[in-house]
Amino acid sequence: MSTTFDGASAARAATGAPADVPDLPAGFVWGAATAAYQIEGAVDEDGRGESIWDVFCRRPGAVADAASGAVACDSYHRWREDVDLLAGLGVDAYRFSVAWPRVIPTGRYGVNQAGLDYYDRLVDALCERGIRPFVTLYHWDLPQALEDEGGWRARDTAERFAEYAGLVAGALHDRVEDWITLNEPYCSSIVGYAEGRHAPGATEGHAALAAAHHLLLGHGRAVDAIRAAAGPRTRVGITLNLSPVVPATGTDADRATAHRLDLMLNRQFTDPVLSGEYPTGFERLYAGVSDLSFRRDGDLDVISAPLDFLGVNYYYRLHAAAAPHAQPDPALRSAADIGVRQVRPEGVATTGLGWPVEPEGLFDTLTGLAERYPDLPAVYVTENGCAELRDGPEPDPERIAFIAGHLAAASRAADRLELRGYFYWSLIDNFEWARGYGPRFGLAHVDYATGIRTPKASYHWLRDRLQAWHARTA
Ligand code: IFM
Repeated sequence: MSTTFDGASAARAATGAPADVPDLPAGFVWGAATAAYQIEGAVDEDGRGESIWDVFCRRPGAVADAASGAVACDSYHRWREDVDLLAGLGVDAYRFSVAWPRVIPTGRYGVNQAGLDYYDRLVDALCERGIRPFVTLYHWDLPQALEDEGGWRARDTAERFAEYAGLVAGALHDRVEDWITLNEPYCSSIVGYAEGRHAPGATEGHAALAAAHHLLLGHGRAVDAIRAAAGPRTRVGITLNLSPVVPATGTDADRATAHRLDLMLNRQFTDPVLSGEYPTGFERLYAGVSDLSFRRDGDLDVISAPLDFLGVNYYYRLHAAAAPHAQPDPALRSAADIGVRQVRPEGVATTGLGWPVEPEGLFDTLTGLAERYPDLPAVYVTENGCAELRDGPEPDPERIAFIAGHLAAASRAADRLELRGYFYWSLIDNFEWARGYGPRFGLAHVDYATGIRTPKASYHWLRDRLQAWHARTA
């Protein structure tokens, strides 16, 4: 039986963490994160092209309450307020994403200068306030015109992505030094092309695996393009969503199941990027789904281009039990197709989305990376956050406890790797993809009817900790 997350005591009980300034390396970067489609709105303005999310949101039943990012937090117009919030919070950095269809409306050829200017102004404003921009180039909003040509199923999309990445880097590199190619390619491939829960809403197993490979190829090509356009001061990384997978019991069957889920969710991405190979057992895992014929000689050399940092998004651990399966459904619609049944851990508190609160999983993720990959670059936690379902800027003790617990776990892990920073997801409440506007992750509440932002208690709590941190480390 799981329990509802009830505030500070929960994280302390789980981690023993005092809700205070954690012990983290000097120079640690504190930040908050958002993504273009989740906050900007203004989908028809100033020449922006259509994205796969615009189209997916129109599909009946695809998104809760038939919501979309058409208005979202209206950050396209209210970005100055977001910058004020960041400055008031006292963060060192802001991670935001550039919308590809705002900059290159059809995904190929033709720059939309008005779209690029929006990011130019935002970057200027951040730099004026001493806030370091961390720019994500792809947070799921593929130009629909490219999807019409196959989307990430098509190898060509990787080349188009690299062109776009080089273009944005060329335009902003005088002020932006930190670039993230992709956010969570697992979601853009498996969730979007196999499970169909995200845009483009396909249920095609082979295509999803091709998409995963082409996303990674696009990442590798973009690393080169960014470095070529932006020069030596540039730092480039990729952000992966990683979840340690725990076997539900000690049986051999559950252990083997946990291993399969780990291959699919984590190592399908970490091994090619960090070791230049697909994990052992990968072909067997997907036998019956795909012959993996989209892979070409030399791809892994591109995909494993040395990185300046790895971004890790951590939300929860997964608990896996064996589920009988004769053969995977070639559509790969869910983890059941690789014989996995996810189970809820007993007695573990959950967030408003029912996600188990297990800060220990962040420790395991970070230390596990350090153990597995000898050449692991520096790591940032580029997302970690807690959703609540209630509306209103009232006290949010569960979020405070969540952050405190995860910072304590990060701090313990920091002895074992070069941990450079932590970005809370998210600065403001926003469009939570297929779940619409119900779940709220923000440090600041957004009234979607008026656009008004109101800092929550967690915002004030974090601001006080950051003030103390900066005073201590100045
Ligand atoms: O809102 C998302 C974000 O876009 C990607 N990482 C997970 C967040 C919470 O679901």
